[in-house]
Amino acid sequence: MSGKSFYEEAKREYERYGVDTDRAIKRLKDIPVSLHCWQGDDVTGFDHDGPLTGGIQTTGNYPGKAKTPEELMQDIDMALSLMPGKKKLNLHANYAIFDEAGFADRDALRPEHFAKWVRFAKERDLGIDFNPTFFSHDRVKDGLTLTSPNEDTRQFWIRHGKACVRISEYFAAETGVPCVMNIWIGDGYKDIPADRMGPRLRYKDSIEQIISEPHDASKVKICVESKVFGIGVESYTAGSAEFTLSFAASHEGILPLMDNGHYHPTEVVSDKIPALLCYFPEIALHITRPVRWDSDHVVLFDDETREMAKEIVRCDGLDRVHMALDYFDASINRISAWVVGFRSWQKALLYALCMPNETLKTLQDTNDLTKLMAMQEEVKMLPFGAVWEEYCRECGVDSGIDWFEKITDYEENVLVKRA
Ligand code: RNT
Ligand code: ZN
Repeated sequence: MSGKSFYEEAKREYERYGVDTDRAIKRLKDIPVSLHCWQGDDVTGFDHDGPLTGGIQTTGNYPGKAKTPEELMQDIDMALSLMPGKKKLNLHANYAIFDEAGFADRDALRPEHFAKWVRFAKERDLGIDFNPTFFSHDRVKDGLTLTSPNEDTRQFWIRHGKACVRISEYFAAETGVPCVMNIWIGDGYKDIPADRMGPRLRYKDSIEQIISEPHDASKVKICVESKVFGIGVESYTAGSAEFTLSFAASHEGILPLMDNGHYHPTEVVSDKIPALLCYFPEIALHITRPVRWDSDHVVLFDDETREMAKEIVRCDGLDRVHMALDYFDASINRISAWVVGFRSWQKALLYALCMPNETLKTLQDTNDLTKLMAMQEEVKMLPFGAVWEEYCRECGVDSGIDWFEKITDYEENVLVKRA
């Protein structure tokens, strides 16, 4: 059995647990998830020839990487066509397009350098999120940007941050959708530093200067992303969890951003989501898959991914949590990497929306922990595949592996023909 009748059967199964799958499907269609442009070209962008720096790493050299804005846009279109659900486009400042407006360094970027992206987004009804790029640039001095003791360097990067606030305002104005602007720096030290507080005080001052750039906080939502360590900066990272969380908590309108690759391996972001939602009206996430470290593997429909989605849904946080994907795998077809990751997160959200959350909560609150365990295990066997299939059908995309044929065709006809 498959198709509509398969779904009708599944729907009745879910009803036995008090779950309305039609409602779950309808709700998910309205929830935006931000798609990171940087999976398409290994975080390279269009404004430099140098290596990827900042303690992050892509590995692999699968053929067909996008090298121009046109190629990247073409690949994003291909990926979008295979993903169900509502999307936003997540851009990094190093994806500025210089042909019409002429080159400008990072500290002098202007909205016109992103006009083509705005056109692209508007034509596809996408909101845009944004990230200043504090890496892969020759003004990163001794691995440092906003924490640099060199005032010239630090001011260059503060100007970059401010330019990005203005560009974020432009995105929000043009698309009519608020822009989430995320600040992440890789600044830190490979070995034991002599001063851990100095860089953090400079970082604090730098972000304060950046956010002093006039903006409407309901349209530009500025986040700070924490990290535990990066490659080459194993001993000390200025933007640690405590630092960024405290910064967000003490500055009106600033959101904390948690990337689930940025914690010690036994820490789970699923447990941190409800903790932060007790205090912050809104938070942001980078959804990735860390394998032993912040390796940024493609997101899968795995236990912790599901658990994160469950927490967002159970906390009634779908409107308070800004969700973005953040990974980069260059060892497989990059478009498939996008599609698998995006579909996995969509599955996790739909799965969470199809849980009998109220019933399970009641069992916990009445201390019926025996039945809670029994039911949590039984609901794992509900026919979720049929609900997913229906969701994909309603969104006009393939539900099964059929989409992969389109990836194969595109690889043969477009990717391998690229210079
Ligand atoms: C790095 C951070 C950061 C980057 C992007 C490209 O560890 O996760 O978010 O991945 O800015
Ligand atoms: Zn991240």
